[in-house]
Amino acid sequence: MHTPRPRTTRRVAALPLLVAAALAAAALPAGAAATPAAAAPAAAPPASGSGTDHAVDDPFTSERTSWFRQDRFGMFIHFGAYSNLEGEYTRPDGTVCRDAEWIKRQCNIPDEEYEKQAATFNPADFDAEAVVGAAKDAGMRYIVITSKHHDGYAMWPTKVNSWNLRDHSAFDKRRDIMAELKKAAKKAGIKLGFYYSIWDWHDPDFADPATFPQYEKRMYAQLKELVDNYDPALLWFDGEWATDRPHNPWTAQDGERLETYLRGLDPDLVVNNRVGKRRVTDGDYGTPEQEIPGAPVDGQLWESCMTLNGHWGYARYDENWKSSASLVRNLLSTASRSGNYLLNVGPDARGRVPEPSVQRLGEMGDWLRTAGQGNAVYGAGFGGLVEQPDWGFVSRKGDKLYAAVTTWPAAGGSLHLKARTDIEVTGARVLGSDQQVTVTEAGDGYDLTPAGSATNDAATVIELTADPGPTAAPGGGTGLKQEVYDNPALTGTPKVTRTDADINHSWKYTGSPAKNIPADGFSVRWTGSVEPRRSETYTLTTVSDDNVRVWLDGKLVIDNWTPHNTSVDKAQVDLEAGTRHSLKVEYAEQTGDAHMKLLWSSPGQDQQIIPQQQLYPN
Ligand code: FHN
Repeated sequence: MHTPRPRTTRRVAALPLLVAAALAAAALPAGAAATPAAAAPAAAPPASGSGTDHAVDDPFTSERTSWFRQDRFGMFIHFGAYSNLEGEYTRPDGTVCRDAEWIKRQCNIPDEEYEKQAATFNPADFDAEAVVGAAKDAGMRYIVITSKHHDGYAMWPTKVNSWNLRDHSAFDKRRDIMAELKKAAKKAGIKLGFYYSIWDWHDPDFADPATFPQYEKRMYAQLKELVDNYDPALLWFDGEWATDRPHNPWTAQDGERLETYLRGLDPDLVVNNRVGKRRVTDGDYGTPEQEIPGAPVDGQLWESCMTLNGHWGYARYDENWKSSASLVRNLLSTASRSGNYLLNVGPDARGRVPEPSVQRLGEMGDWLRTAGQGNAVYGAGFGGLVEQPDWGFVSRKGDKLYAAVTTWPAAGGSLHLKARTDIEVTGARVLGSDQQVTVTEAGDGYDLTPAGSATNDAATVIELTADPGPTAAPGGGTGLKQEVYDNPALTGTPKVTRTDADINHSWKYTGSPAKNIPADGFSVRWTGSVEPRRSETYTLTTVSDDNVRVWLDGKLVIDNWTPHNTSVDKAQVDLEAGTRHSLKVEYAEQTGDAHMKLLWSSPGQDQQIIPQQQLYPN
């Protein structure tokens, strides 16, 4: 349940109040008398300019993203005025054009005709309890529903314009399906998020860069309505890409401003990377679509969104439903790489979720609820202690490894697990079966030999108890020595010398490390030492824009000193627990966007910003 926590904020930037008041005024429909903005909240830290750092926390470890990283499995809902056509449009010449949520554009439906059909939209059978019940029955723990798709039609009673379900439909004007969904989700302990398309086919000010700011003010006002009225846990942006019909002027700088504004509205919000330009430095997580990355994504959390059939919005003719077994395997695959799975349903014109969707979701929930198999997903993540096998997926939760076997061995056959670090497997059991599993050390890992058969056709889970070897207690580090120069060449006397808790900085276009440092043309050197908690091969990962180089124990291990846009660079280094390895990081910002993050991971350490307690200034 997304209950707003006390505002535990760090380096939260909020839109200057002057602009916020302008946004509120701009939200009013044309012609309405502007009323003075409500009493402004307490002054917020600078929203932009020198000294601003937009990195609010480490999404890999922060309390703010904890629910997202634990829940793993969500329901996507594509529901809007396009649903009223149910995937088909008959042109005046009698030919039939098919599409779902893109039907207006792809079928070239004239504006007035699309508005006319939207006026007949009447999702009277939309039942929030039933929708949430289907999500719950599937084992889904959050819901993301389209509040406004590319057609610009708002599914809540927005006051910004009349192109919405309250003012432009045949629907009961006393109802608010977003409020109904929020209430049902809250009762069921499921978090609610909103999808919101930046790209807007309907707003007259969208396509022209000269009038785009007017659209932008209305967009900000709508987003404020959603945050204020429904308290979403998450905002799922879309429609950020360069395109035409209509032209999309959205820029990375627009995304920077929007993300800053939203975090000022609610510091607990989780925001996806399509708020900007879908980069590793935008928002809190990446959004691969209709695909599952083969490994944890470097530098960012991630969530794979996928359809149940071939369409996001409802298409009455599309019966190409994925099997529940394949859906369970997708979910296991996602969790084993520390990702989330956002699986879509498209309600029909009356607001009903198609029965084949409900059936498959129920079968997924049955699998998750059987014999504790859900432990392989909820709160589980990258099974980094072992190589990912070809016979299934391995996720890890604490001292447990969940080997989800999709190709069960022939009688007497075994499953090989290749260890990535010194682990000792001390126990093994098949969830949902009392059959024995023999575990034998074999070459570079272990052989698992189950005595019986698979328990189901999706995946049979072998729960292993695996001792990952010694992990030292957290260190007592205070951070690294930081020297900041007001030039991009680290020359002269540093303008700022201080201890920096960690290297987790998003200065973006307008910010910089300190007030006396310009947004462009600066450089930073961090020096000190890093103390690992485990003795194994670590991956050091930098996310940088513009230049970066890293030395470990005096050796240059990352060298990307040519100016670049956001870049992820990695190095494998052997570290010894209890040893302080010397560390030097140099960074330069030439012009434009500016980011510098240093993360680590290892077989026994999930990816994270290298934490302060493991960093020392000397
Ligand atoms: O154009 C949209 C599409 O209609 C759908 O909403 C998907 C879901 O992620 N996003 C965009 C395509 O990437």
